[in-house]
Amino acid sequence: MPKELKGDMNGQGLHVGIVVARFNEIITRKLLDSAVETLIRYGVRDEDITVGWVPGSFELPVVAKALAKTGKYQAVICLGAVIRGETSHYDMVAGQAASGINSVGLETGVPTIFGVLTTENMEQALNRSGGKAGNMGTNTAVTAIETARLIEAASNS
Ligand code: INI
Repeated sequence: MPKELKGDMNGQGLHVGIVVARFNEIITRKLLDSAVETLIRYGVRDEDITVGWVPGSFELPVVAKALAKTGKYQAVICLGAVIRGETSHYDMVAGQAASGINSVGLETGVPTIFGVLTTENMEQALNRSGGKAGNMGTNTAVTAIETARLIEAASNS
């Protein structure tokens, strides 16, 4: 019977960094509130969550990396909203944020969660930040805990 590794949904004792973009703050604040609320619901202590605001999604990776490199956090969550209707350089901002966030996780070994909404318009962004399509902040918190626990399990396997 193969041994199966699982990341259990226990946030107790975890330290989580969150980096959030101020651009489109009407959206990103909702993502942040939902991520924090979900972390706490799963047992992460309020004082073990550190939040850093950056100007825009493009800046998420560099600050995520600074947090990850401290060794103090078992997961870092990146939150942003890139809305195509409002920017001509949508593809560059969204693409660089995604690839930068991916690199931070691979380079530091700290799970770095991609919570950047990429939408065609503000309505879609509102729908996915607490409207009829849920709140992506919640998903990022669940993903952060599960992945941090899975990495812990892999390290002890
Ligand atoms: N940043 C975002 O997070 N979302 C956007 O939709 C956006 N637009 O529209 O341009 C955006 N731009 C700013 C960018 O992230 C950087 O802060 C800026 O380019 C300075 O590096």
